Amino acid sequence: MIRKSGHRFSEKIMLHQKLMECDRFNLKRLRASQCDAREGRMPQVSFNAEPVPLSVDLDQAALVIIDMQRDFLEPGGFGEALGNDVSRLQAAVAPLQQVLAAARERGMLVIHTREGHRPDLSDAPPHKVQRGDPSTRIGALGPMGRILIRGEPGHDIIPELYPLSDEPVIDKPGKGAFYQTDLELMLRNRGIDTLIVCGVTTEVCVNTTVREANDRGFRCIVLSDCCASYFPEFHAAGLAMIKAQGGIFGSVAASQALLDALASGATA
Ligand code: TIU
Repeated sequence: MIRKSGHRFSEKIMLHQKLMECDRFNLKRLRASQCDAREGRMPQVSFNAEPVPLSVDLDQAALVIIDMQRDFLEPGGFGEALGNDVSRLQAAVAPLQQVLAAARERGMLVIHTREGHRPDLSDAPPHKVQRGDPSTRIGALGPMGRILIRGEPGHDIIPELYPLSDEPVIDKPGKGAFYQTDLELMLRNRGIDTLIVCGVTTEVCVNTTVREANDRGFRCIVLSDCCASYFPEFHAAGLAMIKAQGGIFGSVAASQALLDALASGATA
């Protein structure tokens, strides 16, 4: 009998504790939502995308800017060494500047990547290095320093999109941003499940990264006008491949759709 009432008493205490926990939890949520409203934060936005419209929780999304480096966008770098007209990549710069500014304003996580290799080329596959004219290969000296080598002026990100000191920069030896980098660890540690992907080139490093991300369970949204290619037809095909078959690798949206949603406060 004593044991029974003792049991009931402890049950009551547990119930009371549970209710208090519940109250604390609800109070926390209420305070967070009041805080969001006061600070004008907008955790979720909805906007048009292909193949279907999207709703994104900004706290779980990161803007990932792929390889907007002088080596790809300016004359004398790796892009030109490969025989490309680098001026074609300029199309992505102005739209990306707007998206970057909006993401920073919203306090979104912004991650930049750079393709490049160690000065001793120990992380560069020989077949990648041996391609093309020896005078313009990876590691050769060009007007922006050694081509595609970490620490050289050409390897750095263009001034228009330069990272802030608290924005992670991922140095990657390959085309995909997940290969031999700590990008996945960073995203998982921060509870990120959605990547808004921009950068160059659409069909090479952007596509490779999106495919890697998709296989790892991240939702990818590629901003079409914030990506560019040396080949317009590859840009179009690169985007088409991502959004085809019900969004086999991810979604594609125009940057204005995202900017409008952020500006208008469209919530899901
Ligand atoms: N960043 C990236 O796309 N690297 C490339 O080599 N792209 C080419 O299109 N060549």
